[in-house]
Amino acid sequence: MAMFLHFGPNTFTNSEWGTGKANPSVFNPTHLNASQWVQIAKDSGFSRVILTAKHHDGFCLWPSEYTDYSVKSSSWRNGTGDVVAELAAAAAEAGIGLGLYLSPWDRHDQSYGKTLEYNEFYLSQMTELLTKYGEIKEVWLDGAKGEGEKDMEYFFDTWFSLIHQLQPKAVIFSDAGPDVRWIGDEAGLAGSTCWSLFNRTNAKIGDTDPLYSQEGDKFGQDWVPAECDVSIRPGWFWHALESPKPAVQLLDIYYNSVGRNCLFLLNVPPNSSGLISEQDIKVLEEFREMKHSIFSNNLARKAVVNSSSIRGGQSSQFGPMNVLEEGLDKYWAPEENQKKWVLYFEFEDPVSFNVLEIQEPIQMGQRIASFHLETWKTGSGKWERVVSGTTVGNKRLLRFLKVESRSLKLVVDKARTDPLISYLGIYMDKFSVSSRNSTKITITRTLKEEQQLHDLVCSRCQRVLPSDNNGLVSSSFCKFCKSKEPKLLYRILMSIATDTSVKTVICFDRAATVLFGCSADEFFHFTKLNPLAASMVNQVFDGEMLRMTLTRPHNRNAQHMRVTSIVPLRSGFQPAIVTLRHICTKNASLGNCSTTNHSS
Ligand code: FUL
Repeated sequence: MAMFLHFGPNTFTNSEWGTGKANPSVFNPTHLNASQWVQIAKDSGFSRVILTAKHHDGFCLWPSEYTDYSVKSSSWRNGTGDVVAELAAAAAEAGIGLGLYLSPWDRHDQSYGKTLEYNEFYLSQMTELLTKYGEIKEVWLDGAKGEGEKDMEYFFDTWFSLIHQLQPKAVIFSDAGPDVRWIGDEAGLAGSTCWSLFNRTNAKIGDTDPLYSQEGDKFGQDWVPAECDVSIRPGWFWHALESPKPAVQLLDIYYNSVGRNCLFLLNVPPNSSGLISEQDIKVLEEFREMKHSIFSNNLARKAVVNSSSIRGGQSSQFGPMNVLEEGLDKYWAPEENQKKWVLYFEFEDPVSFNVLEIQEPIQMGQRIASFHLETWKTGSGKWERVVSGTTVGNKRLLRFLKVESRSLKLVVDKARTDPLISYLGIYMDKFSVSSRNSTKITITRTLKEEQQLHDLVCSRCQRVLPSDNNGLVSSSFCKFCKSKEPKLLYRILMSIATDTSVKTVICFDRAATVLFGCSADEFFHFTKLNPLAASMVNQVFDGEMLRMTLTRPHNRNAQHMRVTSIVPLRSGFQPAIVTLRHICTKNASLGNCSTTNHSS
């Protein structure tokens, strides 16, 4: 995991894409303390920090020689400060890696739009960043550019050569690598199949196919693992009125990024005083505790492990017990030319668990293409499939409903070549929503749980009560009708994405968790309960995002949630439409609000 730090004039002007015209004097973080950022990153389990040295507004957080639009023209430390230097020193001291983001799109500099001039300017700034601040682990090249902005060509190949020349160990991130690729969404979600293999020729910076980025390419010629970037808050920059996501949502993203062979790059933006906010720290602490409580106890450790075969025979170094030792160096390898690849786990007492972890020794390539887990059911006297997956890579995490057994079997069904497994863990996760005893998430959640995730409406006047981003309403009475004892009804905010070509509708909540999928026809039928909603849905374009509000009807026995509004989401929240489209179970019934199983 790496921590992203979006910081700059936007932090002070309440903006996301600064125009490049903000007066440098707005930048004045009176309590800036880069050691605090680094310490929080370290304590929360992040091994790298990546700072927006220059965002799209062109303002430089270091005193660049090539522009005055930087910290040197600000009032912070009387114009003598250097955020990059302070962060580099703090990171080096804490033993945390440093990465830098230098935005190609620059809305301030006069040379932007003049190809040769700007490329020279950009290379000069890059040289400063890569020669003055010690070892840089990662250079982050953002492909974003506003519509209608000046046209110009970036000399990417020259940039890449310079970066590799000045910092040979740094990885270069962009939409298309060369070393690390963007996952294709800003929700932190990888594809449920995710190869580190990729064809760089199939992707262009600023113009990628999200599905290709999310899945990678089993037949790819280039090794370009993916990074999942997402912000802890709605915006990338800090805004006074925004709050962090709940820890359980970060846990969900962890499963869908780290648990899908990717790096999880979580943005935690410092606030206008120059510190990471208390609210965010609290969430990060909870997130760390949750991870610790789940993953610190590998229940498989108590097992005796056997396998269908061992490369080199029983006494070789590739035995199956290796999978219980943490790390990538030791692994189980089957004999060559086998028809089946199976690991057997036998326990003295039955174990209960709801999470499976598998790791491949990734230094030997990514090989596994599909696998499944079975448990022995004493009652029925047969093996039963618990969960199936496709790719593994550096790490695969799968959640499912709790199972209990004394015998387990991990079967690799398909692999690019002989599969190798370096680690296997089974765990109990008490936090994830999907680990609760039902897959009917929307209907069976209790009001208390909903309060943590969703907005509320007053039962008397039916108006939405202002809540923070966690859906928590601070006052105990309705602000509008002043009802003293508002019986709060919950409502669920969810987004839908339609795709008329495959005729599916995919609904997911704000955590980008898929709630259900159905055919477009079923969905239209459902929305007929609300004519306004139905007419709105009929106007939806292919792949367009809408926000739909469902309200639990007053009649407690009612089977369906009521659609109370549907509004187009033309900007803002744009999770991975294509991935969701892909993983969604097309036939799941919307009427019952049944869900697709998160783990499959
Ligand atoms: C996007 C940018 O436009 C955002 O401001 C942010 O920096 C994000 C990580 O990448 O493309």
